[in-house]
Amino acid sequence: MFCNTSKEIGGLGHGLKRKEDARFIQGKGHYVDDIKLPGMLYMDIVRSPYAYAKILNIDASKALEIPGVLAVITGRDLEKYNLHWMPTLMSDTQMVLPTDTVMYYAQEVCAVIATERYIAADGVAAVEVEYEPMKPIVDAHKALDPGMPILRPDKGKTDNHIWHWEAGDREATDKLFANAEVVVKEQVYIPRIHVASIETCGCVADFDPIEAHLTMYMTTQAPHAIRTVIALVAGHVGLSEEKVRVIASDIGGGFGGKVPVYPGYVIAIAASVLIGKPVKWIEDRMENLQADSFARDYDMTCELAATKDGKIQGLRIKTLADHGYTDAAANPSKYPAGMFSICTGSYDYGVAFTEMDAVYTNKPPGGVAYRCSFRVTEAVHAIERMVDRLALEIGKDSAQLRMENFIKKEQFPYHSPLGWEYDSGDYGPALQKAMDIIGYDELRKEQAEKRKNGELMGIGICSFTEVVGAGPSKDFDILGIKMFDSAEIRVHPTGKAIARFGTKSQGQGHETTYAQIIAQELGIPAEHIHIEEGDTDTAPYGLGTYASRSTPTAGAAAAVAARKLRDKARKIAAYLLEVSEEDLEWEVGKFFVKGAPEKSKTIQELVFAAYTNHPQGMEAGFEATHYYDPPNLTFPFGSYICVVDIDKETGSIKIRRFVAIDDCGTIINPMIVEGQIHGGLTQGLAPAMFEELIYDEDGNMLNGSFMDYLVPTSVESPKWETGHTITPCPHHPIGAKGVGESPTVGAPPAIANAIIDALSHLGVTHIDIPITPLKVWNILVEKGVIE
Ligand code: MCN
Ligand code: CUM
Repeated sequence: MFCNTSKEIGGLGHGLKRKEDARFIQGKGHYVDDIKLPGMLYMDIVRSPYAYAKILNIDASKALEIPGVLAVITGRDLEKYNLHWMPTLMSDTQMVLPTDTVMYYAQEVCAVIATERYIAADGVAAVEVEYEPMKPIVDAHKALDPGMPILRPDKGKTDNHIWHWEAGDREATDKLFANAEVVVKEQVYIPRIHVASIETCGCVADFDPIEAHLTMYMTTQAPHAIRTVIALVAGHVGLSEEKVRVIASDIGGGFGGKVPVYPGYVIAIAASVLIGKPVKWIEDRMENLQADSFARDYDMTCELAATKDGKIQGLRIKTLADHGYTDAAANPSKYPAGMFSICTGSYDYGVAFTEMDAVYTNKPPGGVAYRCSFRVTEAVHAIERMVDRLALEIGKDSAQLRMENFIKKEQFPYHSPLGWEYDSGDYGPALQKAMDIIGYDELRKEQAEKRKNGELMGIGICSFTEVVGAGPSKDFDILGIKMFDSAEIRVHPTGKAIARFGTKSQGQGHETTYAQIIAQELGIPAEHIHIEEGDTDTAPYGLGTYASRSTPTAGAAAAVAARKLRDKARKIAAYLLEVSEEDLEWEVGKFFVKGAPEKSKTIQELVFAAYTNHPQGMEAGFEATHYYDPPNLTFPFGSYICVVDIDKETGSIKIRRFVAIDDCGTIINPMIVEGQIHGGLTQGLAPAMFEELIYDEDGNMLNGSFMDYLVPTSVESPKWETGHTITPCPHHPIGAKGVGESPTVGAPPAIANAIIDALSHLGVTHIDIPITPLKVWNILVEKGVIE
């Protein structure tokens, strides 16, 4: 059958059902824990009960007496091979296993290798470690105080300062603030949170001593980058990059938490190399929550300057960033604070300055994960809170204030005061659409009425601008590796294809959407385009899937590679139809002669000819690869409106409605985009009202299990009402922008603004997230609403 409409072949804009779901919904996914190799051993990890302590002694003798326990690996053992330290993706260094000091609660202390998972756990319980606890640094604000221990003398540090970073014009900003008619200021703290994906992290390290070959099955969002890191860290023990194969099969959620290199991976590799057998390590839930990469932990002092009638003029933000004991964020080298400088937001003003200091504390490392677009979550929270704060100060409606200050459509490409070139945008219609759907004016009237009766109702808006798609390689690299991404398409003689990518889906649906892009460009039905990711032996080199970069980079690579093939098909068509290339016209799936549409060749015929009857002098076959280096990032945006009702007796908060209008340019698959937005909104609700990692003054994590760390379920989630506008990206081959993280970026300030709006007439100007019923109840008591 010849299909020739975009819809028939599953091209762009169609809600094709996800190809990968056939196996997922039947329980047939291939996750790392499903891997069982002959002779495979199991690893479990002894973790520190202290946040900061000297290790006096590790006694493994009782553990080694347990039948089935084969080895206990310590930092001293790894030191012999110089494997006890590894680089972080931020060019800091991190212990694989400590030789003398532990730096955070739940840090890896040593590893037990056994024939069974449960025997390994028994071994862990039997290892006796003697510690000398020391007073940890838990509060980032005290990290630089005199008399504090120096946490990283190994780095030649004489204090706990990691880096200072700034962007913008300090002098012009200070001058503007000194003379501004209105200045509003708030301290905005965004606490530590954790992604808590359904699948924890893990691996099977399979070293073949005969071939000196390592196959590393693992949960990673960036297989190639990991392969290179493994070769760099362990090259000296014989792991040469051509003999390292990283395979990331199905992943049960990544959300950024599967970008970093965790010590467990390296220990498993070391164990497999030393013992010569495959070693499996799978974290349990508590290890995942307590020791894996955290997100956020920014304390931001935010100021906005404006005229009395609400023309925003300038922004100033000073941030203290708590990075734990090592900076293991995964930001591009040039951007230690990620894309935080998008904090000027969706508004047109000339002056801004932001500076940040990062410090070491005795907490787990990390600093990027949780659907964050490299710190855009923090940036958007800051600006969107401050715009509401300004509206309150000058007594102007917060929607109107936004409308008046938006960067206008005709101002794009727009140069932001902190150095970005926003590629495109049309902010007013997105906000207007959200206002129309939710009935904004009516809601404001209802709110005024309710206030008269002492009822608490609030309306919160967030009109965010995202920045995703790292990146133009001139500015973006991770550990020196440039942030391009890649696609390789091979079309077989019968016109069916396999395409491979340097990215790695963790649930985003790449097997479907990449096929749709290629289908649209080549006219081959998406169902006949098999998509493969995650195997470094077969996929072209790429930097992986995070920061909503897959569509902007690898999605673009797919389109460009497919266009190379279409060019080849045109040449073959000209040869077969005996006309010149200029005489041919393309319509989805075939070339035909201009003015004589009956003279045509389908893509299937042309591909077959590439193997059976190609013009002399032309290379046989039908394959193309493209490494795409984007000319700019993409700037998706959206406007979200949230309505809350607060019970004035208990402080309990009910989200009555939440309308989300997103603009990610050309939409590849509307159903997948909607799914991304639903999931992302729930992950925005989470930090807004529930999630926070809490430490006591000794650095113990107080909520390191799902009993206490509150992840919202469908019960807590409101009915998300979604919609979109479409402003195509001017520089992407199909006009698409990333979308995966937008909802998590946009939802928290909308929810926080709504709750604060409900309480603003009581004199409340800000509440830090997560805004819990207890926080609200305390405010209601303080304000005398509850007696
Ligand atoms: N898409 C589309 N049209 C667009 C943009 C995107 O149809 N204009 C589709 C894409 O083709 C892809 C999905 O939406 O299938 C997400 O695309 P994109 O925005 O490019 O993001 P990535 O594929 O790079 O995914 C990363 C992003 C990040 S950084 C986090 S964190 C996150 C997120 O995706 N983690 C997720 N969504 C997740 N969804 C699931 N199920 N699991 C995760 O771990
Ligand atoms: Cu910042 S979480 Mo996503 O980039 O994998």
